[in-house]
Amino acid sequence: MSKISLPSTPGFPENFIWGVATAAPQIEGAAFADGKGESVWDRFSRLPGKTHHGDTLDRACDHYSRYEEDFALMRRLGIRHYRLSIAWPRLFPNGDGALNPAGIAYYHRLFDAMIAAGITPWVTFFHWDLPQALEDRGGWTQRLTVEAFATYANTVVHAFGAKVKNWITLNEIRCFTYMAYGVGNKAPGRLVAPAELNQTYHHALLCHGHAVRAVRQFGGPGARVGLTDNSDVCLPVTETAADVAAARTWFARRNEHLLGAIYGGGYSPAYLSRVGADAPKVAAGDFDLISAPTDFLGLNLYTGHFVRAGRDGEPELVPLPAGYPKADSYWLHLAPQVMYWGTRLAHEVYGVKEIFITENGCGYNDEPVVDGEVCDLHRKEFIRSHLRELQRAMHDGVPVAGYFLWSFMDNFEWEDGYERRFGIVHVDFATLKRTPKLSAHYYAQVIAQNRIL
Ligand code: PNW
Repeated sequence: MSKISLPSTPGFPENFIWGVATAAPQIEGAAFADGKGESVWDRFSRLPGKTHHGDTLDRACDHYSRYEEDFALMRRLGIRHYRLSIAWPRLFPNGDGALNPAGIAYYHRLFDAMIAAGITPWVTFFHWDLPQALEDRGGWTQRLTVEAFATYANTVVHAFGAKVKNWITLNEIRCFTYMAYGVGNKAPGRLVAPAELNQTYHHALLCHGHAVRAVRQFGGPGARVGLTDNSDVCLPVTETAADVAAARTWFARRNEHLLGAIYGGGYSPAYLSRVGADAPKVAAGDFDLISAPTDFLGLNLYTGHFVRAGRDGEPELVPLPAGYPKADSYWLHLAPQVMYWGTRLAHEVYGVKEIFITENGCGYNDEPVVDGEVCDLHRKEFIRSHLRELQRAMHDGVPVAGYFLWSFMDNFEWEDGYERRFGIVHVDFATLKRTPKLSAHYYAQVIAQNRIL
């Protein structure tokens, strides 16, 4: 029989980082175990009508006690890099004040097991689980949250700096500020006036700065740090000079209060004139912290808005027609070119020199296990099409150094509860059994061969 020759596709750079991502509140469970304090999501999920079916974080994937099994599975799939988060209320049940030694001990056990399994940790300080005790004192609208976070960040780096070298400050500022205090579909779901909302962004930027400072002060040799942002990405409808320019203008405007402030060393005159009297209050020295240099930028890329140059030359959004393809998350319409334009615009607009995709993935409902298999061809195709666009960006000179797939396993998808599945590993939430999906086997092959298949 003649040898079958397999199709070839271009590879990724030798040292490209392939990983998977999760977050503590979405997988750990053990929401009140071993002295952990209540988080805003523990509270919010108990309010009527806030999460699908009233789902809570109480048990989630019970990763809290099953982490060894989960690391063994990662290892079997060839996954060598894992982005996770630390639960602030596990370390400081009241946000500030007394440290909970059981929380520190838990993460030491976790990192030891991970490292023993040959998996490198990439650790996010904060992935939305603000201690409820801080929310009771005003949460992100108050500067005391920044002071509490500074102590938390110092404690984390002191405790784990010998085991962790890759640090991510905050996950998606928009989701715990704008969506939490401006839209209300994320915890704590408390609507505030525009000036207070702008102040939540400023406090988040300060926390980012404190995490960078903590890593520089206490992180030891080889420590690296960056923010993870879910930048609002604009996709030029056609790749003509006019539409590309429109997308760039729109991108800079939509991100001026976050990435623009960090990379620009302050709020731009355009931003300040737009917000007027609602501008955030800035104390002396704030931007020394906020704009301290970082080592990389993490981007969570899922979808984007289509933009074109309007008749007056100003950028305009192009609405999606009915029936435009999307995943089961209502917001996740399929636009793989977000990988190209998201990375390229961040590189061009802010001069970012190293980019990691810290999340990319898709959520679908009802993925039945049949004969021990989950045939999630839609997810496999999502990954493949997005990696192709990522590779196109790299080909055009955008400095992308790694990709973390969201998510390792099905988990608590915030207001969508357990209905929406983002994992490449299926979790049966009745038995907690893990079953790698077709997409996990596909991704394992991509990692092993370092190329798109
Ligand atoms: C991210 N949007 O959230 C989060 O970092 C994860 O915790 C989450 O599970 C994952 O993406 C999937 O949702 C997002 O509305 C939430 O565009 C909302 C949006 C994007 C990302």
